[in-house]
Amino acid sequence: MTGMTVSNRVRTDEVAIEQLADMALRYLEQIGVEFVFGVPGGAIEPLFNALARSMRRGTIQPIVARHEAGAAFMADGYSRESGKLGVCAATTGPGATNLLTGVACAYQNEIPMLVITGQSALPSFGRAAFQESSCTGIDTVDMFKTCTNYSTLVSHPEQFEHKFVTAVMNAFGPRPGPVHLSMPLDVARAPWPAVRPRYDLADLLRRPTSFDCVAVDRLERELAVARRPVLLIGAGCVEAIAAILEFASARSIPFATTPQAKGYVHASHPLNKGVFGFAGHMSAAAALREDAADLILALGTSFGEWTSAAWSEALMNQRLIHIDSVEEHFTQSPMARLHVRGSITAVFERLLKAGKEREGHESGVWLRAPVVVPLPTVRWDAQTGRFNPRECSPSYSVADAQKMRSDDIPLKPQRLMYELSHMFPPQTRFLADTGNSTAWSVHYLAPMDRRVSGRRTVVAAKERIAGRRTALCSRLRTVMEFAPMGWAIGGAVGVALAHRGIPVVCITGDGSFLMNGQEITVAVEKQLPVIFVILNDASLGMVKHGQRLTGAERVGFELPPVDFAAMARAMGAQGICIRTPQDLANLDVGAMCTRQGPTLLDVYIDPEEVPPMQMRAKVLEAAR
Ligand SMILES: Cc1ncc(C[n+]2csc(CCOP(=O)(O)OP(=O)(O)O)c2C)c(N)n1
Repeated sequence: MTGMTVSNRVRTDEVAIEQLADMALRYLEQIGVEFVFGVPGGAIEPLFNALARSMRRGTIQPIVARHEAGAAFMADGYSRESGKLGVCAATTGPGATNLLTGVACAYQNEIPMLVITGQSALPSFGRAAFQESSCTGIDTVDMFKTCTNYSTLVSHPEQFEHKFVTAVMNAFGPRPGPVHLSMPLDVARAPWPAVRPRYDLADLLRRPTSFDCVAVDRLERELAVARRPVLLIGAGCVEAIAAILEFASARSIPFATTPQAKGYVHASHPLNKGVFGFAGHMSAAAALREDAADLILALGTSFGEWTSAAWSEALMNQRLIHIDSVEEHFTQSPMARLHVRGSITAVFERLLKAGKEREGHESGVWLRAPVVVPLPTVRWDAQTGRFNPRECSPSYSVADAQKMRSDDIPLKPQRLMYELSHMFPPQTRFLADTGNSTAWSVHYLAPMDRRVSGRRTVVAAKERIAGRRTALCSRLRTVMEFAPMGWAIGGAVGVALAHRGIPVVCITGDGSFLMNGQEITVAVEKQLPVIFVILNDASLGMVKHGQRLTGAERVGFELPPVDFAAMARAMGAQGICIRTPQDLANLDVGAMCTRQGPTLLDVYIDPEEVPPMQMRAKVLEAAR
């Protein structure tokens, strides 16, 4: 590494001169990033200029969102689906403040993201420059500090490469999350030779898959004496899910998932007891009770309010062993009898290996009762364009199964979830937005996709060939913790860009669509087959039902009637109004999924149906 200055690099190198912003994109090219999501403006112009050049090179493209929060949600969805760095950019001042909600959401949900914001030129700091956001103005570096792993001003071109690399390494650090670089206009425009980056970022980001061997030895001993172990699979199991399912199947260990991890596992897996946490299933709660489980292995979970059923005593007790790659999560589980730090994949591969080795000469100890788990057959009927529901019903119990078949008008949200589960083809990605969409989806949506174990299915094999980890391709994505309305709308666009050609279904509320729906025009522009399903109840439904459940004042939840199908058509999308179960049955799903552009289904649901949000209501009541 040399301590070269810009001027002597320019003088000594006989290479073309670009700008510093180009170097940022050359680093992103190293790690395969395809898109920068953002909104342009004066102070971020050098980055957009560099994007014009990267587009000409055939690499990174700008995706212009309509609102910066939408850009951050898109970067979030892109990262979740691709496993890559999500990148978003905005101008100084209001561009940066608009980004903030999306960045905070990614921080709470531990999504690796690079945030680049513009900044007034250095000499104008402190002079009330237009939209100034330096340390003497609306300090954006400071603003992002509370919701990023790293936030810094690049105050000199020589700082850029090491600050950039430090930022990206922090985004993929022990606790993944967003990082922020503030780039003054003159710094981003600084001449910079078009040479290969000095650091090999891909190499620096390779992480060892290590674990705490002492703790894993103890874990094995605990498992050897446990009579009724159960697993709780959390969001952090995204890459480990295949190994976890193999282990669970080999030992016939039942499991529940947190709401975010629901989409990692097939609903029909015979050991799946459903969701534990917000809008979860009684069968999952029962599986964790003392009479059912003498050992709970909680995997990759932060024990937040919604993922732990409001810190339920059924989970957070001495029967708990917490296994996680994010050490920070251990601060939430002091009661656990053991903490196992390290790669969850590596821990489970070690358990599997040790079990198989012992199986030979000590049969009956580790694999006390080797059970071949009968895997359900899930058939997609090309003629009806639906899954065969008899063959693929979930293995857990839902609260109101009858309503899933109800022919009532207005449509029951439970029926809608049932239909959505069965009408879309394998590999469809679902995103549920903040509000009742989350509650209905977590409880009733059960995407049927032929996948049971990550290692056995054709779909999985194809995805591995395509270079994607199956596990990254969750069939249902939700947002917990920060949970901003409209996350799923931008998120769905990001998912669709990360995986072109697959249908993406965004389940959202009318309130969320009124807040963020303009991002549908990005799906129009990029010809993405995103299906936006609006739960139209003419209200901020979660607020309305929350007020009713807790006996609060009934105020501020009404929304005006809006024709969302017409609104979609006005923005260039296909818009369809759905009022009855028959309307759903009449849909040409194949055409929607292969269409070069989005479709909006404006679904008039029964606004009186109470969503499964009692857990949230209890917390609100307890806080009074
Ligand atoms: C940006 C933001 N503002 C406010 C809230 C609080 N909030 C949570 S759910 C909700 C209502 C959502 O209404 P809608 O999108 O219509 O969905 P519904 O619950 O009716 O299905 C509100 C206001 C929030 N989570 N995010």
